[in-house]
Amino acid sequence: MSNESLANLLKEERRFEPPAELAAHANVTAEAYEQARADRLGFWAEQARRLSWATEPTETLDWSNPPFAKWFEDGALNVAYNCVDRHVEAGLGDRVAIHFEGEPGDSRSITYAELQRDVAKAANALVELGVQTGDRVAVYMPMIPETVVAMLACARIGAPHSVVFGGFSADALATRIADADARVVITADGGYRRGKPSALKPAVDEAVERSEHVRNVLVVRRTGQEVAWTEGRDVWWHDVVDRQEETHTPEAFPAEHPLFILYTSGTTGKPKGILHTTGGYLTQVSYTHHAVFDLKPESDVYWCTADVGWVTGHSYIVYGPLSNGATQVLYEGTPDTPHQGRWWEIVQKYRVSIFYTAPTAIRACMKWGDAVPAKFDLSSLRVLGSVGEPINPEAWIWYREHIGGGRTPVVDTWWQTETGGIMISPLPGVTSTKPGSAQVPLPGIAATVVDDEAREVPDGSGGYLVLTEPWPSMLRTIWGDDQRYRDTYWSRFEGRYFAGDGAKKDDDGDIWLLGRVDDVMLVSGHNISTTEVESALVSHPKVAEAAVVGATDPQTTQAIVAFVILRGGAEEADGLVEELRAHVAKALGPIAKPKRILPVAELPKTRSGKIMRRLLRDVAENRQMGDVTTLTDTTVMDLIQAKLPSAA
Ligand code: 6R9
Repeated sequence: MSNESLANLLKEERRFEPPAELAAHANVTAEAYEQARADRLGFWAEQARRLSWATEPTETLDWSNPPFAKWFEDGALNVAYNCVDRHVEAGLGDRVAIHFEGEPGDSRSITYAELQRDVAKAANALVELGVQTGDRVAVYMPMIPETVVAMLACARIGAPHSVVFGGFSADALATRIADADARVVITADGGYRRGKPSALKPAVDEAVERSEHVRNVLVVRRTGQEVAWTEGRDVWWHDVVDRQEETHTPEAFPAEHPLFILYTSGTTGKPKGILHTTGGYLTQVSYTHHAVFDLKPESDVYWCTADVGWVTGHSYIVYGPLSNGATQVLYEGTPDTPHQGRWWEIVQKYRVSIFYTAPTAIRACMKWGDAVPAKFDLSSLRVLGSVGEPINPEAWIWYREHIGGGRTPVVDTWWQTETGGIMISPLPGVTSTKPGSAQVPLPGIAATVVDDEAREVPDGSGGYLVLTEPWPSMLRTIWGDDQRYRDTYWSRFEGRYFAGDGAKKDDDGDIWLLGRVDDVMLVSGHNISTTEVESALVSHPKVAEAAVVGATDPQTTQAIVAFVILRGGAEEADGLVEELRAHVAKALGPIAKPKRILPVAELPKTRSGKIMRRLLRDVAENRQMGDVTTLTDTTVMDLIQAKLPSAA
């Protein structure tokens, strides 16, 4: 992609200074950048001391065999001890670790002392079931406290977990169980979703039937629904876990001991099992959670709305917050059950002060209207975070205004399953924020933007995002496939990690993420990012959401086709499409004006909320649609196709 074309199409001039009060007491100040610049490895060695090590590491990084990194290699620690026991030993046993809110309205609060007992019992149960250090355990669960307990129990005994999102099919689960060669599956009868019980056990039964090595299925009773039972293989959590001893002595594992495998679906081929290890991972998620959210564990109530089935749930529900002794909310269900204000009701109930969610959810809330959050007291909020996709400036501003009361910093955090922890983000007490930009690599992180020839681009230009130095929570490999690890991430640009995202540097050198590189369009010789056209569309008052694709076009190579969801109440009146085209031309220039704009009711999204532009491209190019199995709702595509007068 050429530089000139990705550069600064969208001008965003608004700036927000950190609140003075927050800046004055911030966990991390501007000095951290200087300290890390002066001695990067020394900086990370210092952050590692946030943790409690059974054997203190004397080495920081071994990069003698790139791209295979070893961090803190001669150190040893137990992750569960760091996330639970040490807080109890420090006298914080009565602090609430988890305020659980079930979708049907049931709730319970679990202290660190209770969590310690629960994790010890679950660890003892796994040992009784014959799980040994190094054995893989698959976890296929709803969003309930037992899921967190199960993950910590695995970590405690050194058995890497492989959490599979509860919305995935039996097929997806079977492939992941087979690839990780899991010996035990932890699941539940079901969970509550959109007001009704949604079964999990049948998918496990189907998946396990096809796997040779699964010995036991450990089942939590959540919904009480009927389940099929295989004697000798299936065991109830309440039968096995409840009767265990309440203590368990944690063993220290080497820093590079595998902690978990988490699968990410590549655009092609089989899913990649991303491997994370112990010491470096915990160091970075602990530090970044402390720095980016400015967590004050004694007074803050933190809430991340992600599912634990995604990396965000691993790093910023389980390991980051718990290692920092946070009090957090864990919510089982969807944001609009039983009403569209459910999230804000929960914020009000627990006086949530730090809130972390995804742009797709923010745009859904915008669509439901400003009146919904306005009904609740959101004055406890002081830091808001975003993750998962580029956040359109309009959504950023709406989030700050309508959720943050115009007071709170918004931190747009860029990272990936592969990076393990946050990499690029403003710091709430330091950075003057720009709506829509993740801005700066965190202290100790080295990132830049390069062109096709791997040359760093000047400020004001675009290209590919790369990471130029190893970082503590980096993936160590793709499970069982070192060559694919090299090929996917380390061969596009010699010696640098290729993230697969397009990015630009603005005139101040701040980084703007432009979406996956496959989502860049080529129109009459210009590269135009789908993200920027989408942002321009969403900045129109009548548009709630937009997805943009490049469709093959005989005249212009690709033509811009936009699918838009109109805001509540907006009519698909005559002239609206013309108005929107003109609006984009005004915001970005005539070259970015969509050739076609189609109002639709829904957009196709993956279960983690990312728009599947590939399917929209199929529609726009009048093609047979590709694989739809990772969609949340497959009927969405039928609706979109039915809308088309005549494709392309
Ligand atoms: C944490 C997570 C990773 C991909 C990543 C990028 C996109 C995530 C973003 C963002 C722009 C942000 N992404 N955060 N793009 N701004 N703040 O989402 O991990 O599911 O592996 O996805 O998500 O495209 O490469 P994962």
